[in-house]
Amino acid sequence: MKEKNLFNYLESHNIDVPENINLAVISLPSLIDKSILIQEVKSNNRHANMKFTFSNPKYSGLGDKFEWAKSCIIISYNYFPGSSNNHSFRAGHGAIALFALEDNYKPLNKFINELTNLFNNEGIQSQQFIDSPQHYDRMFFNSSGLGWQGKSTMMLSPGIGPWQLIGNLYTEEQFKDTEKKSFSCGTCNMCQISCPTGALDEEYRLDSNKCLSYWLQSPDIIPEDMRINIGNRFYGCDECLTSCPPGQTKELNISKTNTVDLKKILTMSNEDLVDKYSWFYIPKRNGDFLKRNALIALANNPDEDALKVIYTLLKSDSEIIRFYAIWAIWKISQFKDIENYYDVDLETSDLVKNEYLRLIK
Ligand code: B12
Ligand code: SF4
Ligand code: SF4
Repeated sequence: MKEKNLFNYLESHNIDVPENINLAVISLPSLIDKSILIQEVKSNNRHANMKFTFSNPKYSGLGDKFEWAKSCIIISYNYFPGSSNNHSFRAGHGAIALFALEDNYKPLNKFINELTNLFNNEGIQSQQFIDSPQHYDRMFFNSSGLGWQGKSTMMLSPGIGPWQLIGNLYTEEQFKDTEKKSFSCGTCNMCQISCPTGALDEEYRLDSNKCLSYWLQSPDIIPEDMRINIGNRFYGCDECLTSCPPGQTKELNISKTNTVDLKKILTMSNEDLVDKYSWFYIPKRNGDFLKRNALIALANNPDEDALKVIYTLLKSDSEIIRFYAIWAIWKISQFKDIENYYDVDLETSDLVKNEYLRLIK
């Protein structure tokens, strides 16, 4: 069967490729299999017990998943064109990583759905994956010519750097491979030296146990050194992205703000909070975990009203909130007045009591 050119095919079917979308094709079978590498991360416990692609590496890491598939289209969405650092350090405010400022998976989903509908209408089988536990999204990026895997483990492209989200669409249609290119980070190691925790000390290999992006979405108790390293971050971490030269294409004065008022977050209901940030990964969809992040960020970056709000949280029904409220008060005030607001003898949770006793020493 004659291979088709994807771009001519889309044009002839009146599909416009948005400016921020980049496409590439890899023909299948590819013989690409990342299962062993994903399993290796898991076996060395660098995955910090996350599930995602680590639940079933044999399947998520397998490139040739479907016998019927003749090509895979790799779709990348550049969510922050010409980006540069946009951190604002206003007291009492917390930072959101740029990929999560809004639901940036939406435009990627929209475009992949458009292609899926096209294939359905033409009677062509297809299967899409975006951020699914079933598929390693970076699988074909490097081999398809879209770019390369950086030392930060991020997939990078010229002119875009790491600021892109990736999806894959397997299809029964046989498309011609896009041109292969060879790129590399060369001697650069900016991401490694910028990472605040040393999570990238070994190039190309992330230790998730040290990654702030991981901790801000983990249900576990955050170790104290990580709480300090979290700084003013409320969700996600962009340090290894903002430091990456291929992503620093233009200086921008960005009007969008990536900070949130942390005291506001702490006074919202959990339901409203989960609703407001519906596209975040929040363990068990429990808003307490976002309030925990807000307490840590506020403790590290307080304004003059911070303590007043945090004292009220000592009466929260949630042990997670009381636990981090106690730590936040200790961090800001070294417990100067806590006894006016909190009686440890009435504490019902051993977890919270032990944290209080540890800190009061
Ligand atoms: C689990 C996960 C996380 C975890 C672990 C991240 C990780 N690097 O593994 C945590 C929570 C920490 C995380 C954080 C982030 N994530 Co995330 N995450 C995922 C997820 C669900 C699975 C990733 C996975 O399977 N990792 C397993 C390991 C094995 O993968 P790996 O690091 O790529 O391993 C490769 C290298 O080690 C390489 N390698 C090993 N040795 C060598 C040697 C050489 C010489 C070379 C060249 C390569 C090499 O081989 C391995 C296989 O290719 C994917 C979505 C998906 N379903 O795929 C998104 C995904 C990777 N995340 C994404 C994003 C945007 C982020 C954040 C930027 C968000 C933020 N701002 O906070 C950070 C970035 C942190 C970082 N430096 O990686 C994007 C990345 C897009 C891109 N441009 O690459 C993805 C692809 C989601 C998407 N669909 O777009 N994430
Ligand atoms: S996301 Fe932050 S903590 Fe994680 S590897 Fe990148 S710089 Fe380090
Ligand atoms: S900062 Fe440098 S070493 Fe790290 S991913 Fe970007 S280009 Fe590669």
